[in-house]
Amino acid sequence: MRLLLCHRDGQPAAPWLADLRAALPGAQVDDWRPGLPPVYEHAVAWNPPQQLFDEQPQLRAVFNLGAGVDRLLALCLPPALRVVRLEDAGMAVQMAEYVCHALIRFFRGFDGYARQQQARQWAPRPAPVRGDFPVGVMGLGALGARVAQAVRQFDFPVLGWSRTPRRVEGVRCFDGAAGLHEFLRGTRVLVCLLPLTGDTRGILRRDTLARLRPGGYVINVARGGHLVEADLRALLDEGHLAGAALDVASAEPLPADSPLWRHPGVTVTPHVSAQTGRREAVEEVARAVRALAAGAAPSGLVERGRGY
Ligand code: NDP
Ligand code: OXD
Repeated sequence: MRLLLCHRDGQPAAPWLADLRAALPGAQVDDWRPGLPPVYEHAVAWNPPQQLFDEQPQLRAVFNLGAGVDRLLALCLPPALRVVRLEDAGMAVQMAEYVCHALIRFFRGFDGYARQQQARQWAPRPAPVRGDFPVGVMGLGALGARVAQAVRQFDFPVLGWSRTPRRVEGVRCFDGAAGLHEFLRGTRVLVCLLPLTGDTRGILRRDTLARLRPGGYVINVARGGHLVEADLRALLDEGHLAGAALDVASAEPLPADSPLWRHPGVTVTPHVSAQTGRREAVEEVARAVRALAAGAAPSGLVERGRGY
């Protein structure tokens, strides 16, 4: 079996090649470069260029080294190519950490205490009431379900929203367009963990965010394309929203002149809420490669038509 690695985020390829070769003994694993002969069965890729698929039209599967496949599916892929994504691969626990950190920082007013420390001010404020901060998680997949459960552990009321009906213990679940408004109406802290698809692009916009409870907070850890940034800023400036934690942006890196950098209610991080762990990712890819070789559908197989 021949595999191509095409990892495009500036990381050195050598450790990935070594780990893939160790996990798939007997496979030939090569680093992609333009002009290789079209003899490879599978590609293992993150942000690959169109040229990879133009030159290797015989590929049977591409293993995406991330959970979101929006950029991959935006390319022109061979119709029969199977797309397999990472599920968890160490990312779910990181997402849970990131979201709980952002939520608790907001809920407990820790930014305010940090400012007070700068001013050497010892001034306790009344404890906030957890029940006034229901947390709504959009997307109840591998990451969203884990986040909802982690938030639940802190005794916040938790709501969840998915495309099809889901059950997550301790979470009030809503689904589909019919469930969206009630979900938003019941939510104060909104967490976005949706895949970016034709249905979800721009879903965080004025008419949806305006439905959140007053003093709402937005945590976007999915894709910048979910959020209409100008609408978020307007709702912050109007006081309907109290703040936002944004790990992703419509343009990445976030341009130096973006007003989000300096907005007092906004915290920005550079797309790091959950980073792919090489060891876990290679294990998942190797499992999926073996499943395909055995004629089985691998876990993480993407339904290309629905976009995730
Ligand atoms: P999954 O595919 O496991 O879950 C997606 C969830 O979203 C499912 O519950 C699905 O519903 C729901 N969903 C999809 N479309 C809709 C819709 N139109 N309306 C309502 N719900 C919908 O994805 P993951 O949990 O693995 O990952 C989620 C996203 O997180 C990734 O696509 C990626 O964009 C982002 N991500 C960001 C990272 C970062 O560092 N910032 C790191 C990793 C991922 P159903 O259950 O019915 O299918
Ligand atoms: C992913 C990401 O989708 O890192 O895995 O954004």
